[in-house]
Amino acid sequence: MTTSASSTPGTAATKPDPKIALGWLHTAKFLTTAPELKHLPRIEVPEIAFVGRSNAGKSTCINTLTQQHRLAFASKTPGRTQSINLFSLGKQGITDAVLADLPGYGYAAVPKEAKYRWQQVMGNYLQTRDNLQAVVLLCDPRLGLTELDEILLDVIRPRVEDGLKFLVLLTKSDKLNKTDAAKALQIVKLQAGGGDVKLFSSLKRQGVEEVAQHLWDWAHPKEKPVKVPKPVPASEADTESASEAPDAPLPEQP
Ligand SMILES: Nc1nc2c(ncn2[C@@H]2O[C@H](COP(=O)(O)OP(=O)(O)OP(=O)(O)O)[C@@H](O)[C@H]2O)c(=O)[nH]1
Ligand SMILES: [Mg+2]
Repeated sequence: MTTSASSTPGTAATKPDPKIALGWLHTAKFLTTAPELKHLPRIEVPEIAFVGRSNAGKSTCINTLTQQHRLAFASKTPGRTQSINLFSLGKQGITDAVLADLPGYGYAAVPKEAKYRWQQVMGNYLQTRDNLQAVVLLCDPRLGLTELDEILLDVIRPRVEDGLKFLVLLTKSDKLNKTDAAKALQIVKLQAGGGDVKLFSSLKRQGVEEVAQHLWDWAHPKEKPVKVPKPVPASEADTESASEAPDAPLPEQP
């Protein structure tokens, strides 16, 4: 995973400035809500989806990253987000990326049919959404990756192999002490097959700048440098060369 500064002002050698990424995320605006895939508009710009179990903290994470209190609906009642909600990002009114807040899965109180319907919608979304550029899987480190998270990983694996960016966030890290957080990180890294895993806390703002930078980088991929062939010295020119219990709501953020 790169955190290159190539698309931020400055030279490739300068450290990325998280203020640029956070300023960009702060431009987030509600775009649309869709109960099913067919209701989602076709979008050309990169889309970054937030997925995970109910109550994992997806909507709160979006609010924290965008520094807006009520952009996405967060609630201590699991199952709060019931449709795919899109938020557009971009300075000067020019949308250059979209965030997608997806309903959570795994909440026991949801009726069977609703669960099944939602699994279908999400499976379709993850497999067929053309502009999907990255998936952020949020997971409560006290639970680790559950069976449903593993199923999701299997669903997106072929797309990850094809270049889909992927990050696991262990949310609510404020609920663990340092030792337990480090242990959880190690276990989930193994479960995620070496994928990128980070600790995150909306309450303590842990990992916010780093994740913001990832989102920026995914939405503004580095242009591939054009390869200029080396001039061949005249003398060599013709020689051959080789080469589940709900959590309490968070206090309002400042
Ligand atoms: N302590 C703590 N609580 C958090 C954090 N992030 C979210 N929460 C709480 O966890 C609960 C669920 O948060 P949501 O953001 O609504 O979770 P969600 O994943 O969007 O849930 P669904 O929409 O049901 O899928 C809320 O009570 C939040 O205040 C965090 O970093 N630390
Ligand atoms: Mg939600």
